[in-house]
Amino acid sequence: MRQAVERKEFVLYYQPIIRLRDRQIAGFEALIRWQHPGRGLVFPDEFITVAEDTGLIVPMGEQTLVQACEQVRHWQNKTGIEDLFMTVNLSARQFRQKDLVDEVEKALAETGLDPRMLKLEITESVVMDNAQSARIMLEQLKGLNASLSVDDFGTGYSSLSYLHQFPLDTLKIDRSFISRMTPESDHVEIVRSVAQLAHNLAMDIVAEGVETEEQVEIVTALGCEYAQGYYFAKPMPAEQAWELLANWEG
Ligand code: G
Ligand code: MN
Repeated sequence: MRQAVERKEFVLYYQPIIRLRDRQIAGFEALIRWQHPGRGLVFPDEFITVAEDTGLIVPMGEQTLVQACEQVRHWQNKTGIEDLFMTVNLSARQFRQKDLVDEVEKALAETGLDPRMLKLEITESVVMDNAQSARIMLEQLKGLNASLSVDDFGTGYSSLSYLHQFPLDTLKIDRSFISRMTPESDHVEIVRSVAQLAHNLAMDIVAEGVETEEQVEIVTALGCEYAQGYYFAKPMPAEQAWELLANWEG
């Protein structure tokens, strides 16, 4: 894995996040993949834990952050869409790292990206592991004017009390809720309630994992601002993501 970092086998894929009001591409999520010479494309659930245990997540995270910021700056320049954003996932270990704030600040300075267009995603469990230190970290990141999202909401502790204590901008509703939204199930009501909660706390919402037009219509009717999922596009390499962005008609 160490060699793979040196050989730059870890690459970023990008999945668009769609603004539901006009169905335009509002931003992208950067997702790391291992382009393994023998095994083909390897997904993060197979290597992030090892990367964390070995500490390799630190250089990987640094590279990812700079690359994602550079990429979105480039796309902003090419399209003139100044509020195109990029979301970057932070792993548990990265989030506990004392110099994360410096690293983010450096990536922003190096690339000249408007900090508000960098959205950092953290899962609930990472926040809940140690709420006190998480709060300090989130406030420091917020101090850089970066945006903060809760990823996979609803799959962890779902402790509701922390939501309003932390400076969070966006809540991403986990795809397990979205995929179960059928007329016969209660999941539409669950998503409705979560959406209301988020809005009451002045957060905006991304519905994750939308795969059908029907799901898009439901989450639009529930007032979700954004959606992401295979219905619109899968995560893809930068060149393909650019093609998608340049030719998008909504
Ligand atoms: O934990 P996080 O939400 O960041 O994970 C995103 C992962 O979800 C990516 O690896 C991506 O491939 C996957 N994904 C994105 N959209 C969909 C979708 O519509 N359906 C399913 N099953 N997976 C998706
Ligand atoms: Mn994510």
